[in-house]
Amino acid sequence: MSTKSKLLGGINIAKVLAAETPLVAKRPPSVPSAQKTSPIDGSYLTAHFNNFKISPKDASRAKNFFNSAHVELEWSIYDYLKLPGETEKHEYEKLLRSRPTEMDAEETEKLEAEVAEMKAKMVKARNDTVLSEVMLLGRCNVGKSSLLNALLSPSQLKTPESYARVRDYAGYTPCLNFYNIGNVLRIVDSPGYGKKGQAWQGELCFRYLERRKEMRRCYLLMNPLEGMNQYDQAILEQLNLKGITYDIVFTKIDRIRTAERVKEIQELLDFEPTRELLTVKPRFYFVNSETGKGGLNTRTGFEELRYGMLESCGLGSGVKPKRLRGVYDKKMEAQKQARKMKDKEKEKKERQ
Ligand SMILES: Nc1nc2c(ncn2[C@@H]2O[C@H](COP(=O)(O)OP(=O)(O)OP(=O)(O)O)[C@@H](O)[C@H]2O)c(=O)[nH]1
Ligand SMILES: [Mg+2]
Repeated sequence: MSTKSKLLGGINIAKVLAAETPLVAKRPPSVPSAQKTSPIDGSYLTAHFNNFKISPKDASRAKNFFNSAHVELEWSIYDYLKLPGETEKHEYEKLLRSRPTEMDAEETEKLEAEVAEMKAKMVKARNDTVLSEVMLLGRCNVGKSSLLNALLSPSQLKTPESYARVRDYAGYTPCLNFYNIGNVLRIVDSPGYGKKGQAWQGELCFRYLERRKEMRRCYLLMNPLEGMNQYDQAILEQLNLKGITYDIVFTKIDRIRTAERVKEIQELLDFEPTRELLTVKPRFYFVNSETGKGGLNTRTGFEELRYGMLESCGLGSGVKPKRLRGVYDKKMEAQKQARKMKDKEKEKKERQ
């Protein structure tokens, strides 16, 4: 292997590859035994591919935030303007655009009053719901919904909570789903792009990414085993072109069992078209949302991602959720039960 460092966006890939033992990270003795069987450590990869490491204190605070926050599916949106506050904003902007250049004093006064009224309406609608938001974006079936569930599930659980529905087949999440996390931020799960994605879903995602004032960062998910295809490249181009801030999350790293595979991630990042697309220097995260027998304790790379999300939203890792897990209101519980029933019926029909 060449000893010459290959730098990509500040990542010293050669250093990662040159290390003899790097890909099965050395773990501190306190790590639960189940994790010792985990082939690759997401935290290790995140640290090395980014020169980014968080302190144990920050890791534990970020973990506590996500473990204790109450999670609520707030909105499922098929039409961007149905998002609270967006119709009012749209109407306000339309009114401003349609303002004639020449008006007499009476007309000006009337219009200004209308503009002020519309603005007040817009501000009120937005203030009622304003929270920082981050979006999960990625090809169909890459693991967006699974990542959301894993991010929001406490470590002691055997299997993740099922806030977002997950299926083996591609194209399952049809719309934008907004999850309120402890009334402090929102995570948006999106429909996948690629073969099973539909044009209107892509438009909806980009309309959101471009227009939503509260959108702080987009997390673009990739499967390291599948690499990057023309859809991913097109999405990256659009994100760059439109100046949308994004980081990249490699999912399903539990399937990477050999150093060979990690070399492939390096090759992917080193690939000339990728290098050109990634000049904006996103951060790379590595996670496994599916954990098998070891339960959620065998997740890796999550604390870095959780910390990164809080950081993107301008929140310190010491932030506390305003609504705590366990303080469910009856309405939410009923909604959850109704969704479960609906899912079961759907699955029954699918099997028939
Ligand atoms: N091994 C492994 N499987 C995963 C992981 N994350 C997701 N999966 C599996 O990948 C499949 C798709 O997961 P989803 O979370 O539904 O993917 P999605 O990106 O939300 O898919 P769409 O909503 O259809 O776009 C499911 O069978 C998951 O169990 C992971 O980290 N490791
Ligand atoms: Mg999904």
